[in-house]
Amino acid sequence: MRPRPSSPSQTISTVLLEALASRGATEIFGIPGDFALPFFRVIEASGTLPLHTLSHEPGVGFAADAAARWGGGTGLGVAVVTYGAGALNMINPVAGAWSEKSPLVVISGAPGVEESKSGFLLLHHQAKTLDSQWQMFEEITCARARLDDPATAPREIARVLDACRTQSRPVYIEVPRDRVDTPCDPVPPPVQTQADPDAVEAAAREVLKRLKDARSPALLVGVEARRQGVEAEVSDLARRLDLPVATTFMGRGLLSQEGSTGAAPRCLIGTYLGLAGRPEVRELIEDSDGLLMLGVILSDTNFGVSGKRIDLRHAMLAADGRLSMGFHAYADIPLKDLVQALTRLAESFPEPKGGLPRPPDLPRDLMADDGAIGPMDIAAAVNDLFRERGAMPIASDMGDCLFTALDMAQTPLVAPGYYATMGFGVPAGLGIQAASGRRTLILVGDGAFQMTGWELGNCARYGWDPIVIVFNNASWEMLRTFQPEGSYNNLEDWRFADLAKAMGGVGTRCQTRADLKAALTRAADEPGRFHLIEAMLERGAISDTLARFVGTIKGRNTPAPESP
Ligand code: TPW
Ligand code: MG
Repeated sequence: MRPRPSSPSQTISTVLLEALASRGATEIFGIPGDFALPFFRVIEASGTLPLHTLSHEPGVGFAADAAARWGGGTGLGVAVVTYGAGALNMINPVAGAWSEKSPLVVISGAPGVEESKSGFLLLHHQAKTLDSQWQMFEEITCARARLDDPATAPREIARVLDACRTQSRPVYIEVPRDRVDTPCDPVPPPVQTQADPDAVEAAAREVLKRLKDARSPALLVGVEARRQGVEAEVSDLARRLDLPVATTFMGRGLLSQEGSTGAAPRCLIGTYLGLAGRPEVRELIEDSDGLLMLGVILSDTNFGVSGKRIDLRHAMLAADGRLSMGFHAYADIPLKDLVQALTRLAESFPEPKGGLPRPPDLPRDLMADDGAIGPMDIAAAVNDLFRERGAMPIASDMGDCLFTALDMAQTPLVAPGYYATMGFGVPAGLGIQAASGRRTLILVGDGAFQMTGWELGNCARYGWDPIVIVFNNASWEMLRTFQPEGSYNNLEDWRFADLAKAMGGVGTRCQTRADLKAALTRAADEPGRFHLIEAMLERGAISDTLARFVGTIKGRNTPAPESP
């Protein structure tokens, strides 16, 4: 016999919504379809979480992913879509959330249990088999559940949402449309797993011994520190150890003043960017014979941390709940527990001979003249704006705008720094504003804006008012730097500023630095609507970081990367 639900008004969909809210979700992004309409009715009627509908499912996925990232260890992002055409449109954002470790919950409506039994008839939106969608999401989610049985649904929801939180990876939940209103018990609270304190202490002591024995120990901090909510603790640890500390590309902004308990550690030397970064930082990290990497995504992309350049025999990596050192590993060592043990046991290290490199001064004091705008002028203009009006969170797309962002003041930055998908910036900026209530600065290239810029049309409805800087070089410029010949990297000039008004915002096309400054000032003075600032750039005008990267690969005569 099945257990009777404790409250007759609780259903599979209401307990799911309550479990999402109690585990840290603050809103839902979605687009309905007939398989999802019954669930959307409950989302609205229950009022458990605010619902934001957007225009295209990739935007839904990116916005929910950004909201999840904003949660910084306590949040969840939620994307609700329809079966087939809707959910499959989100494969790319979910793959990005997987590879950049974002706790994103994908909820898909699905054919009813009864209609699925009906035999040979194909249902609309069905790809190959009824399970094709499940199998596709299997590859890019860490746990999945189909809520077809009220007896198992509460435990299934708990299992999947707890995996999402602890592993900080996307999960997938299917809600058959004829089970939405099926009575059901509430979802049990999260299970608190406890790491073995002796194992954690042993691991921490070994790390500290290796750091002590090294000639040039260093610390590299990655984005998982934020995902696991240990940013402030890592900052304290860096202060305590006082050895050179850099953040990864993805982890940029970590350990900066905002978001941690105090001022940035004295020993913060900047962002490690492999070949694209400053040589002083690269040498300290790559030549270290005792490198401790906390929450770093190890990859061999050119902008990430290359396993080829770092000597992994001496390096220590704490990520994904384990600690690897050279050729052995400790299992079940959560980052938070390890960082706390290290902080407790650590002593400080003597400063390396010759002192530590300091992060370079950021561009500032834009010359507001009639000169042409370059990417570094945009960085200077933003730094001036933040200094005068206060900092804003930044969402950046892929493209030279992301490299330019590295020269902007260290405020929270959400970007696809490792997976490198285009189309992320605009929807991510909306996701951040929805989750944080803060006005957001969005950086996006013209190519990426062509993909998802249209989501700005949803701002008016929800009162979002981001400041959007479109780097318009009428070009897929970053690709051009890798392969200059050919005309396929040329784009038309779409005059994006002209579109803003029709979409409920203010658009300004800027040809000069004076235009840019005026447009930013106006945007700051006139909140309440989105401002689209179209910064016109010459083809070939690229940021210092991208130029350095291109220069280095050309200098080394290595082949251009297949995919940035
Ligand atoms: C979904 C490949 C990486 S960078 C780039 C492309 C096409 C050009 C970006 O042009 P944009 O910016 O936005 O005008 P800029 O500064 O270079 O001019 N499809 C997807 N993601 C990626 N990364 C690509 C293609 C790519
Ligand atoms: Mg471009």
